Order: sequence, then structure tokens, then C-alpha cells
Amino acid sequence: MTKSSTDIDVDVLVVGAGVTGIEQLHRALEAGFSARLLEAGDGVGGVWYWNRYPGARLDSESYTYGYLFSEELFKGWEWQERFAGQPENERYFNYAVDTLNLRQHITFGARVTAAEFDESSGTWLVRASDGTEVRTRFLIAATGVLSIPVFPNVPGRNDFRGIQHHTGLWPDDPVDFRGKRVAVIGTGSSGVQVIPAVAGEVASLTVYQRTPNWCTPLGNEPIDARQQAELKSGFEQLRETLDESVSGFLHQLQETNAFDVPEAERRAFYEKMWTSPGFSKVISHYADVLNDPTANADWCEFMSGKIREIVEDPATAEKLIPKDHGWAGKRPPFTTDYFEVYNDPKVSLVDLRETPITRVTESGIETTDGLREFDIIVWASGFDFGTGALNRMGIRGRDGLALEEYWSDGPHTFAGVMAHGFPNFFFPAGPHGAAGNNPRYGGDQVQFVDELIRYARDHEYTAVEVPEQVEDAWNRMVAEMSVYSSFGDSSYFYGTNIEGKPKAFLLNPAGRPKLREALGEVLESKYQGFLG
Ligand code: N01
Repeated sequence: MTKSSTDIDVDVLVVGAGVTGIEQLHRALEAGFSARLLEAGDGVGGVWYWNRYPGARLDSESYTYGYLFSEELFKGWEWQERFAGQPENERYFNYAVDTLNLRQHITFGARVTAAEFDESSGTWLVRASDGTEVRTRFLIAATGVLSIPVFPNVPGRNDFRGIQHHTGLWPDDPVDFRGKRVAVIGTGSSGVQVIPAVAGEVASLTVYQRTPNWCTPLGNEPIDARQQAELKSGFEQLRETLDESVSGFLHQLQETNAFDVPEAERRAFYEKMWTSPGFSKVISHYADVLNDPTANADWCEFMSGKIREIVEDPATAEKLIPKDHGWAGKRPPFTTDYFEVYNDPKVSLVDLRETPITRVTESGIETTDGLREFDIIVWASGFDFGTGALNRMGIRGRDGLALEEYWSDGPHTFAGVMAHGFPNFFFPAGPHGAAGNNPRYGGDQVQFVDELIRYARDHEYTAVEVPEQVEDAWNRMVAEMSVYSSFGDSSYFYGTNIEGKPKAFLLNPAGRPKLREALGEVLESKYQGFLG
């Protein structure tokens, strides 16, 4: 039976049970809305459900990544490591869902395939792959920026008779790497995590690298009892510091520029930075490392020296040193024993710029240099970042406007959370929203959506929509500021990893303070122009 546009099933429909969707569902229920969540997978955790490859691990400090909206939830969980691995992250999101009593509101195995806005009633009719059909007033796509895995466009992938998996679609049953001939394609954050994690078990490991990355040590360590106690007693301070930070991390900004100090002091600082944990190497680095090419090159020279020191074979070391981008020209991965792995005689590196892949065969991978046979291929080849999931959901807004058409030249958003022409539709943690510790930005957007839809309900508005000029102002800011971004435009942050995808900046180049300011102004104006 077709659903009538007058009867709604729920006030709020959330899509995606990742870090953002879980919080949004919780807030909707707390606010007294009837709410439901559709999740394509069979479990919660979002990226931490799908990316269960060996070595998958956070590189934001665990306690800054988890939820901070509830002190009780924060204190009820003790993170075991500074940078938690996938299993701990997945357990954490299950803990959150069960503690907040959300599981009964989640439908698993339901991938949204279509969502149409009905103007006369101000509702959305949403359809999912399992036949679910829901009419909702507010549709909130918490589908994330890294949820559509992509494979290189090489012929023959389906001919391979061995085992092959994408890191972003890793199976639940463990893959047995023992004694196997393994290929890993891609050396982004996923590839450089999986490579050292499996190297010890395999018969041989061949790494197919197109672009080397500036990998530096992650600096992981267990969280001891003293730190656990400090975290618990410092909850408010932690939250405050993160709220004031430029990108949702605890790391403090440096005021000194690289060449303000004598060389010996700079070398000592670089030594400290090399082992300094995770993103502190970006945020707490010399103030000009991201915007002065000479300062950036000086740090890169230091890192090149480290790679040459670690990797015994000079030719391999040279291949592992990035030549086409500086520090943070691509998203820098943080690793554990990555370069060291190349000293293991079982491990070899294929430079795809010298010998590109020509095809995948039944038994292995052929490059211009010949065929190598494998038992397992790991595709660590990345994602359709930012807009991938949203553009595939069949979103149809006012007058049937297709989201993927509206975004055919790149996303148009207000604060990475709303788009003009799509009333009562939100996409917290979407493109243009974040650049840093994602859950902190996503949390700001979730709170904004929560406050806006409560206001609309309490004041009996049936539709909310971002005014065109408000969206335009945000898009202008993104376009103007991304010109000064340190990210090279070969980065997936511009969508250039996907053939035919428009080149457009997909992050929020102004950071979290600007996001909070923009959302705050709308709230303060009592949603002027948003309500209809
Ligand atoms: O994906 P990527 P990822 N032929 O796009 C290569 C987050 N994350 O899954 O650089 C050959 O970075 C491609 O080569 P190139 C994090 O935000 C976080 O690794 O395009 N190679 C590249 O080497 C991260 O940034 C963690 O030349 C091809 C690789 O595949 C984001 O997810 C862990 C190719 C793709 O790298 C994505 O990371 C993991 C082709 N045709 C992920 N196409 C943490 O630590 C692509 N490649 C928290």
C-alpha cells in the first residue's frame, strides 16, 4: 500500500548508525520525538563497523573522539589505548547504543535507496533496500564522508580467484593471512595500517604504491590508571579545551615560526615532533609549517632523513619519500612500524608510477613489468569522499530536485549540514563540515539540528530550509579559504581521486570555531529565514 503524505511514521528518521547518527537518534528521542534509525550494515559503529581490517586504528586521541555530550557516558567507559584499535571502537559504540537504550530504534540491513520530499505536507518518504518505507517529517542523513569504498579502474578485478577485500568493506570473519602471498594496493592511511599489521604472518607481501605519503610514528600507548583518573576528573576541562580548539584536538598551537630558532634547536624540535602523538605533528608544529613552503620543506627534509635511516635498501627508501607534495599536502598518515617493514625480505615495493597495473588476472596482478601471483589482494584504494553516500541515496527535494544534480559541480551546503531546496533534510558530518577531529564538528552539527527541529516543532512550523544567501555565504567562504589550504589539489579532499568527480573542496577550511560561529548566529537569530 502506498503511504499517504498526511500520515507520518516518525518525526525523525536518521540514516546511519555511526558516531554522528547514534548521537542524533539519542537527542531526537530525548527531545520527545518519535524516531527511528536505518543502518545499511548489521551492526553499529559506522566506519568502525565497516573498516575492520587488521591494524585499523584511531589517530585522534580516543577520549577526544568519543562522546562528550554526557558525562555519565564518558565516565562509564575506560579507553584502553591513546589511539584505540577498531575492535575497541566498535565495542565503544555498542556500549553507547546500549547505555542510551537505542538498539530497539535501529533497523539493520536497510540501505536507503530513495527519499522524496512532499511539499504539501512537509514530509519525506524514504525507501530502503530491505523494503522498508518510512514517512518522516525530518530526514537526517548521518552517512559520513568515508562510507563509499572505491576500487581502481583496472580491468579483470572480478577474474581474481583468490581472496580480495577492500579495507572499507572488510568481512566480519577474520581473514587468515598466515603463509599467504599478499598484495596491498594503496598506501593512504588504511594501506599503511594494514601493511605492518599483516607483514609478520604472510609468506610474501607486495605493496603497490602510486604516491608515497609522509608517514610518521603514531605514538600510541596504553592509558594507565593514573591517566584514567585524570581523564575522569578533568571531564569539564577536556570538553572546554576541545570546544575552544581550532580543529577539535587537545594539541596546542605553536606561535614560533621554524626559522625563528637556531638550527640545532629546530633539529631538536623536529626529533620531538617525529615521535609526538598523532595530529600534534600538524597542530603543535611550527606555526608556519603549513603555509611557508621553505619551513614545510625543511621539516620534509628531516623526515626524508628519517626514512633513509630506517629503510636499509636505499632504492626502496627513495621510493618511499614523497616528491610531489609537502607535509599535509595530502592527509598525513600516522603509523606503527611502517617504514621498518620494508627491511623484511618478504616485503617488496612496486612503484606504480614506474610500472603501472595493466590488469588483474585469475592468479594475480599484472603490471608493465609482468605478473605476480597472490592468494590475497587487499584494496586499500580509498573512498568517494564527502559527497559519495549522499549523492547515491536518491534524495529528491523541492520540485523533485535531485541532490546529485544540485551538487553536480561539487557540494553546496550551509555549514556542511543543510542544502537549499531540501527542506527538513540534514546531513551532519557532511561535506564542508569538518577538517580535524570529526566527531567534535559532527557533534556541533547534531546539536544544531536538534535545536532547530525542536524549535520548529514547538513553534508549529512544518518545514525548515536554509535560505539561499546563507548557503551562498558558506560556499563562498569554503571556495575562498580553500585556495590557501595546505592540501594539494591532488588530494581526495578535492574529489580528484574519482574519475569524473567535479574538483571542489570538500572540507571546512575555516575549522571548528567558524562552524560554531555560523551555527550560533542562526540559533541567535531564532532561525531567521529558515522557518516556513
Ligand atoms: O584512502 P586514501 P584510505 N592505482 O584515498 C591509492 C581515514 N582513515 O582508505 O595517492 C593505484 O587516503 C592512492 O594512491 P594516490 C583518513 O581520513 C583514517 O587510505 O591516489 N593506486 C592511495 O595511496 C584517510 O585519509 C585512519 O596516488 C591507487 C590509496 O590508494 C581516509 O580515511 C585509517 C589507485 C588510497 O588512499 C582514507 O584513507 C584509515 C589506482 N587506480 C583511514 N586509486 C586512521 O588512522 C587509489 N590508489 C584514523
